[in-house]
Amino acid sequence: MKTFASPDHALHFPKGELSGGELVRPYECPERWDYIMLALTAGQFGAPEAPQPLNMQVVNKIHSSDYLRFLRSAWQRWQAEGFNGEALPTVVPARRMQQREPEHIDGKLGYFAMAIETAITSGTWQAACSSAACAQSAANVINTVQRSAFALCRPPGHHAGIDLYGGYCFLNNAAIAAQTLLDNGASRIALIDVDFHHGNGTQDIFYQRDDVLFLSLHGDPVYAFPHFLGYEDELGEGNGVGFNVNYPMMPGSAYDIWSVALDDAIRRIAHYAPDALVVSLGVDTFEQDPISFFKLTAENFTQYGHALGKLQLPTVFVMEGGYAVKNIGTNTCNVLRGFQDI
Ligand code: 5XA
Ligand code: ZN
Repeated sequence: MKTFASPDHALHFPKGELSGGELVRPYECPERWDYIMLALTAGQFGAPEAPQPLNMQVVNKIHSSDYLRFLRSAWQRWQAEGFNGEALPTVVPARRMQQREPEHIDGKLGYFAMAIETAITSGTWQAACSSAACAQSAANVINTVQRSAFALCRPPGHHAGIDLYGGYCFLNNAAIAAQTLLDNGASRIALIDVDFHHGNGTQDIFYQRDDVLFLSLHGDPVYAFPHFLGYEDELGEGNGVGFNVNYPMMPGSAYDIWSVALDDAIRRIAHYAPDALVVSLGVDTFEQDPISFFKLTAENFTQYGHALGKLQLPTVFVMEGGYAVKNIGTNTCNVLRGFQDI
């Protein structure tokens, strides 16, 4: 399996995240990348390759031009106002308010935010592009010989919608990987999101499309972030009806429950008969994760990697969340090892 990673991830390292009413050190921190790199290189995967430069033509099919213009210039606009801290939104377009992009950066931040914990800093745009480039390079190496690849994406991507950032995400790396596979000749892609949190951004992007079957296993939004999307009755719209499948699960769910959802998702993927599979791989389903409530063990990651491998599909793994930092490398590599061990 080829792997991709970029040191430019470290250009995004906010000092603060709004959590529990406090400004805390972000759970999504640069050391996450270090621990995964260690596990990859210590195991059978070897040192990751650097990605090719990001092809923006693909990104333009996933995110709106207004949103990309905002992301690219947000930090400069923030600084131009003379603000000293990191760029965080303070006001959002709530119910019965205007959905118009304001001119002032304070308004723009709220307009494009789906959550307000995530700061934009001087290197955020460059890091987000390097992360998306890893996902795109992983998709680009898939061919009849190279059947799988892993992108060590940081920052993650699955909360980033057509024109929304938040939940630590800016560019939707998994969606960019799926679009890259389509642009390279695939007709149908299945995208399964096994992160603890619902992939609201990926759902948003593909909700009206039938060329990407999106399936997400996650903490029930009644109890878990992102709270406002991820319910079972969200089935897709227009051409996309039937191509969006959500599996919300209750606090405390362990592998006996989680694997029933996975088996159903795998059955649906096999029935769809896609040309390739993209996996939004978050390992915050781990029992020791500090911000999540599932109870998967290290061994369970190997088990579900194996189950995904049995689909025998060309597969791109795209890194998402996981905050039990010392275990993140082992849990990630367990999925990849389980996948290969078929
Ligand atoms: O998958 N998404 C995450 O892990 C981010 C959750 C952010 C909660 N404030
Ligand atoms: Zn997550």
